[in-house]
Amino acid sequence: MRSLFTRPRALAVLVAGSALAFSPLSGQATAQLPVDQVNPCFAPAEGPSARGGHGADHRELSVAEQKAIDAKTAQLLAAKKARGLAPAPGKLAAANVPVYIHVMRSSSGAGDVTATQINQQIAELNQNFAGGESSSAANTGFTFTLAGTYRYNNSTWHTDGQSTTYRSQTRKGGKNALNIWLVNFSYLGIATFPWDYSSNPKIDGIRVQYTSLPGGSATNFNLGKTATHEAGHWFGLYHTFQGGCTSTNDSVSDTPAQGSASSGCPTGRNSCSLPGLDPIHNYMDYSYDSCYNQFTPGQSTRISNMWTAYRA
Ligand SMILES: [Ca+2]
Ligand SMILES: [Ca+2]
Ligand SMILES: [Zn+2]
Repeated sequence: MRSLFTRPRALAVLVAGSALAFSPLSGQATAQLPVDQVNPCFAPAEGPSARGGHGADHRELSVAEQKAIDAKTAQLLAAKKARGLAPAPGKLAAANVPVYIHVMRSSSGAGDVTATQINQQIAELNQNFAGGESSSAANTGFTFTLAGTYRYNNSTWHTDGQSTTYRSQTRKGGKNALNIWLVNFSYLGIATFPWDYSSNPKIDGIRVQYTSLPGGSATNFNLGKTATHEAGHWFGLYHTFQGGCTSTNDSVSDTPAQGSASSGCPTGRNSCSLPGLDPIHNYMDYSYDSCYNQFTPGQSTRISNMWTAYRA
């Protein structure tokens, strides 16, 4: 999830304090953010530390939880492989993802986007997941096709109110379908993870600030990369700063460990003494849209595994 303003930290704390939900695979209910608030993507107000140095602004997955998810995923992958449902050795999953866009306008029509913007957003997703922005970017093999655009006039839904209700009532397609709800809230975006689909299929998808679409008014975040970032979570990627300066960090080996989120485009940033500069150009950091240019091969492999395990 990415967020526009500094307010979300308080919101996250509030939600964390009131929610009793989901403990991945451990079977234990603990006070955590609800499943659809997992891994919120904050993009605080502009400034040198705008998206960095705010450690507790979203629910942190513990190392144990990460390990449990990775173990569960490996188990599912092995089962699919045994049934001949996994990619051949050395191959990665690939698919064309149907995309359903839900434009949640206010009762007076605020928050609309044009068909051109939607087409540009789909094109941006296609370019980004094809590795089209950098020679070091991975081509994930995933493509996106607009399957439908739906427009609503509901001021509560427009501001992301009753989100479980509106998502349940409007979601289209199966586990392979990417639903994007365009709303006006204090985040840039919020995503659900693939391992939560089976228990919460009706809210699966991403919520995206409507002004972040190409040509929108979200300064520094209006090239359509928020949808790319949120889709990354939807495919099972963590932030590149997940886990901080640890060798496991984001469960991807070719994204250098990162101590905290980046802000802007801080060339040469090196927040961990572990090898490599911070992956500030990675779609799963918090950099400006103009700074983003890649998913890595390791992230592509993780996307493939997650797809095979949970969405294929
Ligand atoms: Ca990493
Ligand atoms: Ca480093
Ligand atoms: Zn995020």
